[in-house]
Amino acid sequence: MSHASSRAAMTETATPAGAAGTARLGAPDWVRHERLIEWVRSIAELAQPDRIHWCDGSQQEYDRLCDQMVAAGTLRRLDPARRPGSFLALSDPDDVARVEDRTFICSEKREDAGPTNNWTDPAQMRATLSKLFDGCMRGRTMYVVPFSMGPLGSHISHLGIEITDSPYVAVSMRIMTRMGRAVYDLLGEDGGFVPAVHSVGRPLAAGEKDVPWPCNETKYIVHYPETREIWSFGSGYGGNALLGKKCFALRIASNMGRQAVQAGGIGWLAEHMLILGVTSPAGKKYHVAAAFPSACGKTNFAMLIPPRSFEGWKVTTIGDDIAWIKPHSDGRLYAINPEAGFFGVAPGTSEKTNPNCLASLRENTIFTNVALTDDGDVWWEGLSEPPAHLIDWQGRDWTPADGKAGRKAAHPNSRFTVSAAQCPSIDPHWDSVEGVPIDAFIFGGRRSTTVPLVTEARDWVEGVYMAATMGSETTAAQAGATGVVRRDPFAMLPFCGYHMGDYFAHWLDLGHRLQAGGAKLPRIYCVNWFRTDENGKFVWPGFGENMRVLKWMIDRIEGVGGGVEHVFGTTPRYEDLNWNGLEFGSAAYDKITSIDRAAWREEFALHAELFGRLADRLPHSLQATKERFEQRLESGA
Ligand code: TSX
Ligand code: MN
Repeated sequence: MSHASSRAAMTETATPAGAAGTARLGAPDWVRHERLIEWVRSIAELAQPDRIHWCDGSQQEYDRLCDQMVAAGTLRRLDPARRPGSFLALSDPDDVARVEDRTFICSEKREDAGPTNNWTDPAQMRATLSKLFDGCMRGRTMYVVPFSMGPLGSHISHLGIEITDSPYVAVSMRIMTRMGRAVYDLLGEDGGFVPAVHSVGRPLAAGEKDVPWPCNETKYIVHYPETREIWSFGSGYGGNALLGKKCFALRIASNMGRQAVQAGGIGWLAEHMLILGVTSPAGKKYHVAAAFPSACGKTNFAMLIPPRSFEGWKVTTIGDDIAWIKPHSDGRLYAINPEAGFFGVAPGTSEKTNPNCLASLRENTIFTNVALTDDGDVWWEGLSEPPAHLIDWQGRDWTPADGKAGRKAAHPNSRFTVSAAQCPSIDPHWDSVEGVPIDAFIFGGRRSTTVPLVTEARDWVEGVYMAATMGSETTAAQAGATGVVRRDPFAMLPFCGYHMGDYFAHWLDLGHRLQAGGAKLPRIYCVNWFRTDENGKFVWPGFGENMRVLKWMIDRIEGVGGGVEHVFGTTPRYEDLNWNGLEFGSAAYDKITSIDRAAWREEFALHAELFGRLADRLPHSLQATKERFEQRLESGA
């Protein structure tokens, strides 16, 4: 198809970018923001798309883009009876995950990005990206995607515009954010927004046929924290391309929350946390925000179903991945989920591990890199017994014999993209502009030894210490060796947009400021569902049974929960947990709560390694806390 004839196929709102000289670039009249239009023009002049489409976020627009992607071979429509309104996308085999080694924090000063981020001088990076983006959208449509991170109009929310040449990104953003015309109403003529530019980096020559999943082997995921800009090149996948998620809601927003202090405010937090509500049989409601590294079952925890014996207890879901948390005038911290959907890992999700999630995926879901069944449905490892035949995530035939030979039908990082509104456990306040008041923070990791089931921090500083030194063991699904402990402070290592030492200080300072104002801070807990026995078997049943731990936390908050103090906090005794309906003896309980002094000595040596890396900006109080813990360990107190 020539460029001229592809123009003839334009939709009514798509404008030939050759008309970059026109006054408003084809922007609909509901776009009243001149500076925004000029920014879009500057990107169009650089990337030279054939067409510009201003997204309105309507269902018709979504349907039309999906139909176009089906025609192009990017999406496959799943069986309308088995999986209504749902699609399967199979990515390029080299574009299946976030690319951390290609992710950059381009602050003016290298020290401000810290030793845990890749850094390049911003002027140099701008020069590199200018070359890459020059003409990179030729032959394609450029979509202008307006979105709100957080409920529309919430004082905790922030707006963004993503320019992308990927229709897959445009439709995914409609699921994952509040996307559409209403954003322009909030922006008005001069409102602030985070500009985000994305290209798959695969321009089309005149008449060239597109591939189903265009991308480029050269990839850049770039953040400019001072000017709050995001640029992404070369990938169409997940966090590389849906720029509202990790790039904006974590890396840029973590900067915004701290910059708010430098501007004289109290500051706020952008965290890699799920948010859930717990309602007691008496009808009292609590909210917790919890941070876990990948492969710990965050989405499962966010959608937990209490055991039958916990009659009258209810868990509701506010978010499964990111929390924005701001202090309120009542002295409490209020959290929103900046996202509007779940972009979750499919493998391992089943009727047993997460029935609420599975129910969410019944319809209107975009699956990426899972396997296709012969009857037009989806399958992944851990969903059920494998069917006799599948098309795997690379489009090849697959039988259970292939599975036994170690070839997975679904990619281990295959995903679902679905609206949070479809989740049966979604909280009635998940979309409320005020957010929900946080009663407790939970930090967890996957540890086969050393870390006990649950510990309550004695105070804010010790809680921050536990979060800062969090670690998790790698699993077979991840790259590299299995069972190696990786430090992942606050589960934020890949997502903190500035120096990790400054980030710890921000948490400590925020706590001090709130306390100075007379506020009661949320309690901080450290959990580990993953201790194993001498045979390598998980001891704790996990999943819904984690409700027992949640209930103990609430008992503590209410001042009725018992416990004993150990080296770094308070742990429930066997009799302090509710065991109704579960056979779990005190010998098993000892296995998951015992403190091994030798193991903890090694653990503190690993903490020292992390602290050494961050030494130039590590808050003194964390080093002091470490020394206090070590003294307690040696004195046996
Ligand atoms: O998500 C998990 N959670 C949190 C749930 C609310 N997973 C899955 C982790 C991989 C994403 C867990 N796995 C949890 C857990 O609490 N615990 C475990 C370990 C475990 C695995 C299997 C069993 C028990 C524990 N199965 C049986 O005992 C039958
Ligand atoms: Mn995440």
